[in-house]
Amino acid sequence: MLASAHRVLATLDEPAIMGILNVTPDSFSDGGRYLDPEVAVKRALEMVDEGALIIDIGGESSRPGAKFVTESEELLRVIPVIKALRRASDVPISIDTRKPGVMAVAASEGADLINDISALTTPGALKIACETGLAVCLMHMQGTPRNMQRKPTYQNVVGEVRKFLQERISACTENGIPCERLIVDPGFGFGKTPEHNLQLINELNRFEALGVPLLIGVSRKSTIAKTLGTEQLLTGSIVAAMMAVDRGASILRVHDVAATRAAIVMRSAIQGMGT
Ligand code: YH5
Repeated sequence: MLASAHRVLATLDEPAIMGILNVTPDSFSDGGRYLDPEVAVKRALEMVDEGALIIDIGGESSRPGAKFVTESEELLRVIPVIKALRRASDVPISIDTRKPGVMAVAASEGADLINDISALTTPGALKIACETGLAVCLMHMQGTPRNMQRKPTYQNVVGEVRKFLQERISACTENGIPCERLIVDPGFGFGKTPEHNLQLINELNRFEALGVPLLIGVSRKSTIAKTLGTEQLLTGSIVAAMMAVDRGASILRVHDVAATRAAIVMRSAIQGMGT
């Protein structure tokens, strides 16, 4: 395995936290239009201190209905932050992008993992991802960020998501990305109703048969708000994340790193006791 992929995937004996670093202009811009890479790096280092093992940098919002961002705009957002974080720390860096051009530049600036909510289905993405030699997270989404919440429909959500991920694993392995470099993610909140999302967590163990590490991102998402209300997003996010770990998740994509780390430590302390 290449060194960069190895750095991300070698140490998954206990659940790993992927800290979310959004680098859209509304985050980390002291009121102005442009974001300040130094402020973003400060937040990244804070998350590392709190226990994040991977930092996920994203310059395109994929919230339902979010606006399209051009490749040059996305590069202007993420590349200065990747460069500055790489100078400041050797923490594994994940690039949250669907664009082959962004994957290539991020890789050349020291990113370790490609996190693609489109599972390398964008034309050219599979080839570029293969050439970078990086690890890849393949996520399921029904539709696109623009239209995915209009009418999510499944006969059997777990079966259909699993089949899609199996097909994307095959597409990767047939095109030069070995399964040792792959991670899969059922895409909590991406073209799913709250019922679909809750069922995916409850039956997450059915994805273990895919034979690659499982990542899940439930943090502060609307299914949690719809279940508990917006005052209890942190509690709901932590409970959902721990239930996902119990069902086989090995990487948790979260905003609240310190609280998630505490929950993992508490869970491991209990898990290790008794006969
Ligand atoms: C994910 O699950 N999610 S971006 C809406 C929210 C809160 C948060 C309505 N990238 C994932 O975090 N990558 C995103 O409140 C991701 N898995 C992977 N692999 C969406 C997000 C969010 C959306």
